[in-house]
Amino acid sequence: MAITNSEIAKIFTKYADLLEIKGENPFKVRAYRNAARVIENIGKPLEELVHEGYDLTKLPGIGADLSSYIKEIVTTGRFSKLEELEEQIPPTLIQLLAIEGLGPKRIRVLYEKLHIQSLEDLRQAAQSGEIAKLPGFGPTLVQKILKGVTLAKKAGRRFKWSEAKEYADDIVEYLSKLELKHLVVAGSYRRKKETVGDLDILATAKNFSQVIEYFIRYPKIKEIVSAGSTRSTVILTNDLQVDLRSVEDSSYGAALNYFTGSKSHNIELRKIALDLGYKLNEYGLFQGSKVIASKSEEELYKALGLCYIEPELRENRGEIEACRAKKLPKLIEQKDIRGDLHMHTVYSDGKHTIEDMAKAAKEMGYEYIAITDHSKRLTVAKGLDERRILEEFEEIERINEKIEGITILKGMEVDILEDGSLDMSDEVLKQMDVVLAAIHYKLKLSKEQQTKRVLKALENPYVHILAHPTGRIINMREPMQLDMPKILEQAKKRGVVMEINAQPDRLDLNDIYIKMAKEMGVKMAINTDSHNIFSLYYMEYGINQARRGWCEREDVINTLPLNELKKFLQR
Ligand code: DGT
Ligand code: CA
Ligand code: CA
Repeated sequence: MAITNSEIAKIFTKYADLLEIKGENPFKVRAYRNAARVIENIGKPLEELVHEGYDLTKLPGIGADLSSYIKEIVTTGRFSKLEELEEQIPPTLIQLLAIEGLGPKRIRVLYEKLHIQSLEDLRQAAQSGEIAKLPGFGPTLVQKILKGVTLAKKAGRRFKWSEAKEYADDIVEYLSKLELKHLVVAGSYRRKKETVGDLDILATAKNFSQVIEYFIRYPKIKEIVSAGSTRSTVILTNDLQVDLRSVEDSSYGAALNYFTGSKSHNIELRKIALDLGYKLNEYGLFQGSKVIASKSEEELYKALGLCYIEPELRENRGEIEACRAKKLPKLIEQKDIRGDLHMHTVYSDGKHTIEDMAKAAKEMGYEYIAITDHSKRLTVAKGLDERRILEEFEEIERINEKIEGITILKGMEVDILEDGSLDMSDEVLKQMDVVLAAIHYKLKLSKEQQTKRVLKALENPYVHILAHPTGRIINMREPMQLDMPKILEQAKKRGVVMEINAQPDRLDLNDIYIKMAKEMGVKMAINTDSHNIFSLYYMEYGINQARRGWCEREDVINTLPLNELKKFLQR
């Protein structure tokens, strides 16, 4: 894959931008900007020059350092210094560069003076008038920034499922004041996809134009895009689009199926209908003008000669074949979960005590939890050293003595160091009931290095679970580059469990890898990674993701009763 001169120039420009945001020496910043300009104007691809062995320092503004960086970029496609810098600056701050009117200099001022580091911070500060007070930021510029924020938020933005849920629940509550026969949020939302492009609400009612009239008075609407007699589209104040549609009650099942999607699942269904001599659309399954099925999804799937397929599986990833082979999974449910194996307390960066967490988990009906505070390498999270973790374990023992109805397991989320070794001595690891290993720094190693690092960590005989295996943060941070099939193979071999981290912006593993793990016979654990008692309910998001990955109860270790779990965790 050839890299063009303008791509190389862009890399240096970005590097200069980040240096400037960081407040580095202006001469250094200028050197990279100059280099970018020079590179854009060289008539010949740098790639060719490098391959010909041309001495790049002969180019104006290119010294020995830049020359070696260009070679790195041309040969590896990457610029490691940029990657290091990106790790030091919050990704949300880097996003601000996309806003018209904001360059690195201004971003730096906003960050230093007002601690602005995200689009949302920026919007609030602009609206409150704080930005206009800064030297060099007049009211015109503030207007421009506000407009830029709206655009940036809208551009290709997909909403985390958890965020979509807040709005879906609120709109459903609003609409349920009406006499609707059916009301359901379909689309990717119903399929529990980790991110949702827009909400697709389906309703049936006698007088639908009244429903639309009421719908468009929903208080959180920013813009009414359309409002017809059977359908309407609006944009909410947070830029989420909502489509509302109605059909006759007699078509409800067919419409629900159609608007739930996915599109590619629907296409498969339509092919099956055609093969049977039928026609399928959002109004029903027809033979000529005769209705074969339309009222319910169950009826529809049956008429197509299929089993009922859960919405989470409707992605055309083998669900129809699985149905025909009678191999559809019986998907895991919240009630199958007996404990949560990843959470933090005030010992590291959590907000509640061990006892608080245990009591809250007991209230959720759990049999057990594992307390898994951070290890010392993670200084920002007040990670624990050998001495402190042993103190924590003593406290866990004391609490276990006095608390009833729940068992607290002694665990830790141990950092995987850059060389794949663990941030804790084996002597201490072996005293733990549950060891989670996780990467929190150097996320941008090459695929080869990163994979090697993880494989090495999984060789440690004390590791039980690989926590948030890819490190991605939805809409914010790309996953680490990893050879996942290789890692799953190793996990299988070493008996290591893959985490399905239920934090709504992690959901890591993703659905594809969960399915891959399941097929390879690798066990998983759905954990909330809670830092306070309130986020224990994130389990729901983890369950959603697990279901999208075809997980059954047997695939997930925290469905085991405590004694069986303990047996499983024995080394
Ligand atoms: P999203 O909103 O991007 O997260 O994904 P969806 O799946 O919610 O897609 P959306 O909102 O465009 O459409 C909702 C459902 O409507 C989709 O899942 C299937 C159905 N649908 C939309 N367009 C088509 C189409 O062209 N053909 C078929 N067969 N179904 C469609
Ligand atoms: Ca949608
Ligand atoms: Ca839609």
